[in-house]
Amino acid sequence: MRALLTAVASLATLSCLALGQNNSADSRPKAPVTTQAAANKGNDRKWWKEAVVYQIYPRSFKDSNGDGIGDLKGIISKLDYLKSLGIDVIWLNPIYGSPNDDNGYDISDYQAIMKEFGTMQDFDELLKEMHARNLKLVMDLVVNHSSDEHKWFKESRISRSNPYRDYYHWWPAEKGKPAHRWSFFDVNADAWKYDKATDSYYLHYFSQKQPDLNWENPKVREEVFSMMRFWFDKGVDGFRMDVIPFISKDISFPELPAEYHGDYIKYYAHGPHTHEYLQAMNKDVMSKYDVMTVAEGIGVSSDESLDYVDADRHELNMLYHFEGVSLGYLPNSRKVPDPKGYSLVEFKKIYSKWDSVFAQKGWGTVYLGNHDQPRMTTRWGNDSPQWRELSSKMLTTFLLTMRATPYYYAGDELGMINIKFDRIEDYRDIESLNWYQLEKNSGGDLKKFLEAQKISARDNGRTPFQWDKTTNAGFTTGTPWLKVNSNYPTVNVAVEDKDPNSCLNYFRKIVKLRKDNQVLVYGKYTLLDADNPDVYAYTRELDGKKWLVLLNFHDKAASANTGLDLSHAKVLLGNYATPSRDGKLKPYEAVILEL
Ligand code: TEU
Ligand code: CA
Repeated sequence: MRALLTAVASLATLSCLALGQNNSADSRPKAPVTTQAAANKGNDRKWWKEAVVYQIYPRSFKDSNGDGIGDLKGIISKLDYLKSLGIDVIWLNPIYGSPNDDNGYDISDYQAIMKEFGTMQDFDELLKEMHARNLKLVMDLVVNHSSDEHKWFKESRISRSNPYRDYYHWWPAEKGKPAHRWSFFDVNADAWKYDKATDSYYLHYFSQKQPDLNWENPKVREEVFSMMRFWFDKGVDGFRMDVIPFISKDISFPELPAEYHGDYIKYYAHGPHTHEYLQAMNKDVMSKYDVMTVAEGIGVSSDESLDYVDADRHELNMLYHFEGVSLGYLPNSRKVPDPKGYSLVEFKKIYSKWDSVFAQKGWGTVYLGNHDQPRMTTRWGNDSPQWRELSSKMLTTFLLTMRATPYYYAGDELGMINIKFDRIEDYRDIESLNWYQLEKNSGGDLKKFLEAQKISARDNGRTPFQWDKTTNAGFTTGTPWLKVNSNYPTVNVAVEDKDPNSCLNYFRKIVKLRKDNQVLVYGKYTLLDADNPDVYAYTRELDGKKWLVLLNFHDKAASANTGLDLSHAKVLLGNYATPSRDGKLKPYEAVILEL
């Protein structure tokens, strides 16, 4: 149990995601780029550095056939909306064949479309229609593990001599129990599962239905690379790589080395051959296309991140870290929020440190929400009716003004907030259900657990997208797979589209500001007034331009002490009708000033 708690706590130290992609609007198989070195030198400008990435959780976006599950046709029907946002790249969570133990992160067929989501024809149409609108498509690459229903695993478990045996990690029972490995989604938190057919244990870092692939087997690597080429040949523009730092393992499976002190996540991210495999992947796959890559940087610390994204190493383009989103949870807990809230001074330190990592080489990412996180407005802002819109716009201002590619999560542009389920029966996520069981088995306080989940559970970020005020927010005509937030009659696209001051239209404005002004992309970032407990203040500077961003993270008026002369400052954007020009900020005020 202690190991589990420690591992959960160490999620905070995880980080990174990498995306890469085409410069060309059109999506046909890309001509080979000259050399990766020429294409990616140092701090060169790149289309994926200038892009705004928008993440769609397909299951929750738009249902086209009334079965309560979002699908590809649903996304196709909303492409004009997506284009209207001004974003450049769409990252789709997994849409491959899957029995959905973990909503598509358990893949049974890497080259097929999940039945619930549609057909390969729908996919081809989606890609074509996206490219026709100059939108790029980044897919999710989930290759640390497959589903136990994948053909490879079904074969692998039949006999010890099956040709697919070494596609996975097996431990023969006659050698005794293997050294303990911790599992994210297992009711015993045990990553080894005994399988009777061959009297052996198999490894699953995630659920029992997500066996880990054996990357030490060259055949596995070749299968993955050829599958990636299949999608790139179709014209896909990049991959977000799920738990990619975990792919390489010490297959002697020793007792956890002392230096990791029970910190499994860190151990998992330090396999012996990770970088060798990523370099091979780059050489055999990515270097042949004009695409982008972004690693989910789980277990990767700021001083290791350049190993993944320094262009000279020919691995990935970007990575997203977990340090920011892990702030404010009690240590050694299952994401229990600290009753004191989080410290803005710490928050600023983390994001400033990550900016400095990429000041000379590589490139950063920034996000506050995704399908594994609660809604950003609830977690980092204030979801009360009084402050929801202002705090949501303030956070959007942060995301769109940092020197890093923003990964913006669908629904955040509406100011969507956590649903805060009261009952475990309303949850669908394997993580919450599993943790509940663990809590129950160990005689934990279930009421307290459910209270914490109202803030931190992943399902809070997965409720259906809110299109309008009709039944189920216009998401489905059937029964939605996960309940719709009851605030949908006022928080939805139809209402916000018509309101010039809505969160939605604020998002459109700030995306345009970033796209029109490279100072927000490449400009030097300088943190000011670092110890101010309420205000996040920073400048961005490029080619003689100097912009100042002021963000009040709290519900009281606060002043920024920037030491700058603001007397000639010009307001470029703010979330109040009368934005502050003098550094005295109203509650949750955000303002961008040109100096
Ligand atoms: O997430 C990695 C992961 O470890 C997550 O469990 C995440 O850290 C956790 O949800 C935070 O509480 C990736 C995917 O993004 C996630 O959706 C999958 O469940 C997981 O991998 C397994 O594929
Ligand atoms: Ca559907």
